[in-house]
Amino acid sequence: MSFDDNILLLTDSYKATHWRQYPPDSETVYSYFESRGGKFDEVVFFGLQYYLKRFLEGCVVTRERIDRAEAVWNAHLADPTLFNRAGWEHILKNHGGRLPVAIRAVPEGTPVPTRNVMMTIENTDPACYWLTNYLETLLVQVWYGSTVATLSREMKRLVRNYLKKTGTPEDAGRKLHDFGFRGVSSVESAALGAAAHLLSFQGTDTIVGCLLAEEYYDEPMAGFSIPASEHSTITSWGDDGERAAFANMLAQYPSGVVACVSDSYDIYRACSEYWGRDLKDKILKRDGTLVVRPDSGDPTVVVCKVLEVLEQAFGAVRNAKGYKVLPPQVRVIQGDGVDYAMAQSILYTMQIAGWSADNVAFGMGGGLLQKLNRDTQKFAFKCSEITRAGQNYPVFKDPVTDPGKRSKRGQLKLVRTPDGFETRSPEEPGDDLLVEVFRDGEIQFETRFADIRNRAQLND
Ligand code: AOY
Repeated sequence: MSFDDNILLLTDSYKATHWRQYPPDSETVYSYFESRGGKFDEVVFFGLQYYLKRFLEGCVVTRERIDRAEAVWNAHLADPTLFNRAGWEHILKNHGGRLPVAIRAVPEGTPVPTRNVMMTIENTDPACYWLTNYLETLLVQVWYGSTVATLSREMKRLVRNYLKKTGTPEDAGRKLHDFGFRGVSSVESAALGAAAHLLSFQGTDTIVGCLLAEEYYDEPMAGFSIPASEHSTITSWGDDGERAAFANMLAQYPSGVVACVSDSYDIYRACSEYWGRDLKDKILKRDGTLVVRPDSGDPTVVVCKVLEVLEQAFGAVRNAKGYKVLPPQVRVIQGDGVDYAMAQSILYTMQIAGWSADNVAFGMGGGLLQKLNRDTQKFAFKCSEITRAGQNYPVFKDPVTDPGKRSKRGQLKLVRTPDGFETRSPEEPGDDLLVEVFRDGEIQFETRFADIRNRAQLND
């Protein structure tokens, strides 16, 4: 038993006290999850199946978990009357410890315009009206996978648009590599974020994302990487040994794609004298691609200057779209300081200078997996209906201090319309796109990574 293996303790402390705060005749609390807007106006839902399997199906209520939670809450809240022991014992006795809630959600990978319902949850046993929002804390964590999936997909749109103008749009899925493992706050976040990125791209150095996709989404190998150097493997040859370190890279990996960080001392000298002169013939004779990696300086300046220095040495040709391309044996990857805005600047600067986006790929670490929060897409979970003594009442908030925080009312469904999506009440026309994924402790609908990828695909 570890701290994260007890569903009774995976909630905000105040939620442990909420069971006494609803109206006394409460029977069903119905809540929903939406993006209220944000950086992008379409969001990709991703990660729920991980949470359902890992925490809802995976940690059923047991006597031991109730005892442990009671001890923790009593010490933490310093009042033995606050913990809802009878409520949890009811679940143990009447439901075999399986959570009496129904969760419906849009199939993972579906891009949905913001301000639409993406998930709903309600209790299925009127005695457990308090359980619905007890689970908010955990369920809302899908904001993270969904926000990374959304950002990564928008990065693909951005790169693909530049490739459409200047190069080969079919290569878009190979243009953004996940460098983010070290920059995220936990291994779990790394795995979820990396898996979310792999919905739109193939490249990752965050291997745990592949493991999560295998374990929770039935994907044998979701992402791929290649041999690449880090500064230690280059600088350990000494400050006069960089050329030898580079030569060793080519000797160790005589074919295929190999990436080499080249800014240890002077990226421009490295490109002109080492890659571009002393090792030039070896590179041009290689069956593969050397990817030169700058890692310092202003990326917009450095990427274009590196391309120019490489052009001096290796030459470049104009493609059918009129943009310059280095020979296929040489490419550049920029992984330092990249976020969405920086990728835009680099691609724009390159285009102005006449360079095809075919010449570059991006690495993204913190910018992909950590430089985002729940407000990036304003994700929120709110109660929209309560059933009291057999009667349904709409529930909503509408603060005068922020109309953007107004919440929806009543039961909700998501329907496809001629021009997109709309959130409606069940009485209104249209088939509901939300699918019941969980009921009374059991997963009802499983989805696979391959299907999620298909749904998340960009269309023209
Ligand atoms: N990886 C593509 C393969 C990966 C990396 C990982 C932090 C790679 C670098 C590269 O080419 O250069 C974590 C920084 C870089």
